[in-house]
Amino acid sequence: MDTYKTHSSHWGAFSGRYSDGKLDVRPHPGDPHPSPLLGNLPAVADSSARIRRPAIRRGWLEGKPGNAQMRGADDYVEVSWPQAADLVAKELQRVYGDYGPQAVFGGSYGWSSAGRFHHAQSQVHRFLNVLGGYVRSVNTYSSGAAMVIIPHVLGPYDHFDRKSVTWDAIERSSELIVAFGGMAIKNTDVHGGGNSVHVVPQKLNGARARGARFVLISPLKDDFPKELNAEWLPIIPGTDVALMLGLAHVLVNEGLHDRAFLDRYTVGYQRFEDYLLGRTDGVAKSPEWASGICGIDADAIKNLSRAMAGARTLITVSHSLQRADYGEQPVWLGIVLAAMLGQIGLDGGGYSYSLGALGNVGKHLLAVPLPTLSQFKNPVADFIPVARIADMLLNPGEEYHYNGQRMHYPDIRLVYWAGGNPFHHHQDINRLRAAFRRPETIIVHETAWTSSARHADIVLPATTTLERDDIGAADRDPLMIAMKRLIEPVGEARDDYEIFSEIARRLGKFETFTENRSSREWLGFLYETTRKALAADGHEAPDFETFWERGEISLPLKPDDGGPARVFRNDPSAFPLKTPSGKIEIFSETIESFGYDDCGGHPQWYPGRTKSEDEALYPLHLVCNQPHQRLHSQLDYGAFSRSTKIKDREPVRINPEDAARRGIADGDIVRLFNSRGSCLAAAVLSTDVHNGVMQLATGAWFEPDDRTAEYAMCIHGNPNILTRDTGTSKLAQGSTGQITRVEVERFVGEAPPVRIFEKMTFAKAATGR
Ligand SMILES: Nc1nc2c(c(=O)[nH]1)N[C@H]1C(S)=C(S)[C@@H](COP(=O)(O)OP(=O)(O)OC[C@H]3O[C@@H](n4cnc5c(=O)[nH]c(N)nc54)[C@H](O)[C@@H]3O)O[C@H]1N2
Ligand SMILES: Nc1nc2c(c(=O)[nH]1)N[C@H]1C(S)=C(S)[C@@H](COP(=O)(O)OP(=O)(O)OC[C@H]3O[C@@H](n4cnc5c(=O)[nH]c(N)nc54)[C@H](O)[C@@H]3O)O[C@H]1N2
Ligand SMILES: [Mo]
Repeated sequence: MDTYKTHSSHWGAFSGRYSDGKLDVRPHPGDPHPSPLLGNLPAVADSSARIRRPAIRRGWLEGKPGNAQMRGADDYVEVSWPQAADLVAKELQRVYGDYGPQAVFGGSYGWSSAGRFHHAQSQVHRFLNVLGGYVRSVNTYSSGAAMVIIPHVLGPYDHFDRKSVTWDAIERSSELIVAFGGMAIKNTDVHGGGNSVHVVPQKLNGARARGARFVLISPLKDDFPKELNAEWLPIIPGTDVALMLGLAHVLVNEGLHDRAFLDRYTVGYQRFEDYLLGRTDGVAKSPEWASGICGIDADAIKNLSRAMAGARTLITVSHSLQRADYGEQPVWLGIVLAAMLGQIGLDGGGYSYSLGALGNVGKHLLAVPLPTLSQFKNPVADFIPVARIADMLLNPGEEYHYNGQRMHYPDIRLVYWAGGNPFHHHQDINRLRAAFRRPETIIVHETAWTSSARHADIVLPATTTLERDDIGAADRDPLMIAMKRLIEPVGEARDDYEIFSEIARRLGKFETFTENRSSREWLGFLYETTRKALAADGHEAPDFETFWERGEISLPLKPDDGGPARVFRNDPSAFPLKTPSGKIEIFSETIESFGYDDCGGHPQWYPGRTKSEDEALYPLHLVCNQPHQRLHSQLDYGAFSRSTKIKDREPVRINPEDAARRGIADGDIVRLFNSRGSCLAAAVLSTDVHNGVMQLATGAWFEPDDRTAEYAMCIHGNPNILTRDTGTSKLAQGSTGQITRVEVERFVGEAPPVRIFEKMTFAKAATGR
C-alpha cells in the first residue's frame, strides 16, 4: 500500500500512505486550517495499546459466583475468534431467554469514528434490535440539558437557533458577539462524522477585520483565539445565570428592552420580569446583585448591557455551560436575553446555542440527505437519560424524575458497548466502577485497551477506520469522502460489522442482520440515497465507482437565508414555533406544571448545589473541558496527545497565585482531590486561568494506583475521578461533568509510573464456561 489514499475523521479529511511500517498523513489540500489532531493517527498502526485478539476476563470465564467484583482488577485470557463468538452468542441467548430484552443495556453512548456504514453505534443498535431490542439511552453528554429545555422554549432541538446563524452572517453583519463559554478554536476542530473544511478561524478574523467586537465570558482566557483581542470577563464557573440576569435587569431598568418584540414573538415575559425586578421574591437581580455572585464588576455589566442594546448583537452559549448543575437555565436565559434585545432572526444577531462548540454548526446546511444505515425498530420502550448509567446499574427499580415523567430504572443483566468509552465520559469513576460490578456480563468492542475495555468481561478487538473502506460524510460538511483502507487490520481485529455478523450467524439471524450484503455492497447501496437526491435535483450524480475513484464529491448546500429564525420573525402567525404557544416561551406552563424545585416555569438563578457542601474543604473550581490535543479519550496514545503530557501526566493549569499559595511550581506533579477521589497531574502555571480556578481537560485514560481499591487514585490525570455524578435537574437529568470543586497539593515522593499504554500481559487459559 504505497500511494496516498483519501480518508476522513471527526477532525478532518486527509490522505494517508503506509510504507516501511509507517503511516504518513497529509491534510486535505482544500482545508484552510487543518487540525493538529491528525498527528495522533499514525500510532493506530502499531501502538502497544491496540487490542490484538479477543480476550475474556478470567473471573468471568471461570464463572465463579461473585466474580463480578473483580471487574477492573482481574486478568484477561486471550481466546480465538470462534471461541469468543460462541461465548457471546451463548450468553446473549441465555440473557434474552431468561430475562428478555429489558435486561439488556445497549445505550452504548460514544462518538466512535467517522464513516457512515461502519459506525459502531448504528451497528450495535441494529444488531441488538435484530435480537429483540434493548434498553436505550436518550440525549447526549454534550447537550443533555439543552436537548430537553430547547424543545420547551423554541421547538425541536437543532432546528431553530442552530440552523439560523451562520459564520457568513457573523462575518457580514455581527457587531458585537457575546460568547458565554467562548468559542475555543480547538473545539471547532471537531464535528461528529467529519469536518473537511475548518472555516472558523478565518470567519472570526473576517468579522474582526470589519470591526466586530468580541466579548468572552469564561474562566479561561483562551476560549477565544488570541488574535481576536476579545475583551475577557473572567467569570466564576457556574454563575453565568446571575450575570445574564444582571444584564437583563439593566435592559429593563434603562428601558432598553424591545417590548414590541416581546409582545409579538414571546409568551410569559411579564412573569419573568416580576422575578427579575424582585416583585416575586424581594430580590432585584441588579448588576450589583449579579456582581456579588459572578465576580464581574457591576459597571462592566451595565456597560456591556448598554452596548448589547446598541449594536447588532449575537449571544452564544456553549455546551459547557449546560453540562453543569441547573444547566437548563443558561441556555434558556440566553434565549430570553436575546429576545429582550429583539434581534432574533436578524442577520448576524440574536441567539445561537453551541456555535463554536462543534466545527460544523454555523456552516450552510446540506441540500441532500446522507447515506444512513437502518437500525431497525426497537420494540423496548425503556430508556434512561444517558448520564444516568451508574444510577441505573446501582438502583434497579428505583424511581426518578425526567421531563415531567416518573420513571423507574430497569434491571440490567447484560451491557453491550461498542464505540464509546464510559470510563472516559462518565462522572465519578469510583462510583462507576461500583456500578460496573453489578451486571452479570459486560461485552465491549474496542480498538484499544481503554479503561472501559479493562472493566469488561468479553473484549472483542475492533478495527479502526484506517483498516476498512467507508463513506465519510457529516451534517453541514460540504464534502463526501471515500474513506479508503490505509492499513491491514492490526492483529486479529475485525470490523464491528463482521463481528456482529458472526454472532448473528450463531443465533440464526445472519440474513436479517446483513441482508446478505458484504461491506462493499453496503457502501454502494447506502451511497444511492445521496446519488438519487443529487440526480433528482439536477446535480452531477456520479455512480459509486466513479465517486470511489475520485476520492470525494462536493455536496450542494442550502442558501444562507436566516433559516427558521428569519421565517418566524417574518411571519409568526403563519409559521409558529412548535411550542405549546407557538411562540418563544419565556414562561413555560408545561415546565411549571411539573412542579420541580430545580427547574421552574421561567429561567432563574439557583445557587450551586456543590457550594455549601464542598466550598470550605475544596476551595478551587476545576474546569473539566474538552482536550485540545485529542478527541475525548480517542488516541490518547497518539504522538500529538502524548507530546502534551508532562512527566507522562496530563497537564493541569493553575493560576500562579493559587499555585504560589500552595508551594506549587511549574512542572510539579500535583495531587487533586475531593470527597469522591483523587488524581495526579502535572502543574502548568498560567494567567490565562482565572484565580480560584484550575483546568484539567478530559481524556487521559483512567489508570488506578490500586486496581482493587474502592477509592482509587488515577495516576494519569482523568478529571472524572473527581466530578459529581448528579443530573442537571429533574427536568433533563443531563451530565454535570464540566465543573467540580477540588483542592490541590504538591505530590511528594515518587509518582507511580503510567503504564496504561503499555502492552497488556495475559493470563494462561483457564477452565470454565
Ligand atoms: N468531566 C467531563 N466529562 C465529560 C465531558 C466534560 O466536558 N467533562 N464531556 C462529555 C462529552 S460532551 C462527550 S461527547 C463524552 C465523550 O465520550 P465518548 O464518546 O465515550 O469518548 P470517546 O473517547 O470518543 O470514545 C469513543 C471510543 O470508541 C472507540 N472507537 C473508535 N472507533 C471505533 C470503532 O470503529 N469501533 C469500536 N467498537 N470502537 C471504536 C474509541 O477507541 C474510544 O474508546 O464525554 C463526556 N464526558
Ligand atoms: N479538540 C476537541 N474538540 C472538541 C471535542 C474534543 O474532545 N476535542 N469534543 C467535542 C464535543 S463532543 C463537544 S460536546 C464540544 C463541547 O463543547 P463545550 O462543552 O462548549 O467545550 P468545553 O471545551 O468543554 O468548554 C468550553 C469552555 O467553556 C468554559 N466554561 C466552563 N465552565 C464555564 C462556566 O460556568 N461559565 C462560562 N462562561 N464558561 C465556562 C471553559 O473555559 C471551557 O474551555 O466540543 C467538541 N470539540
Ligand atoms: Mo460531546
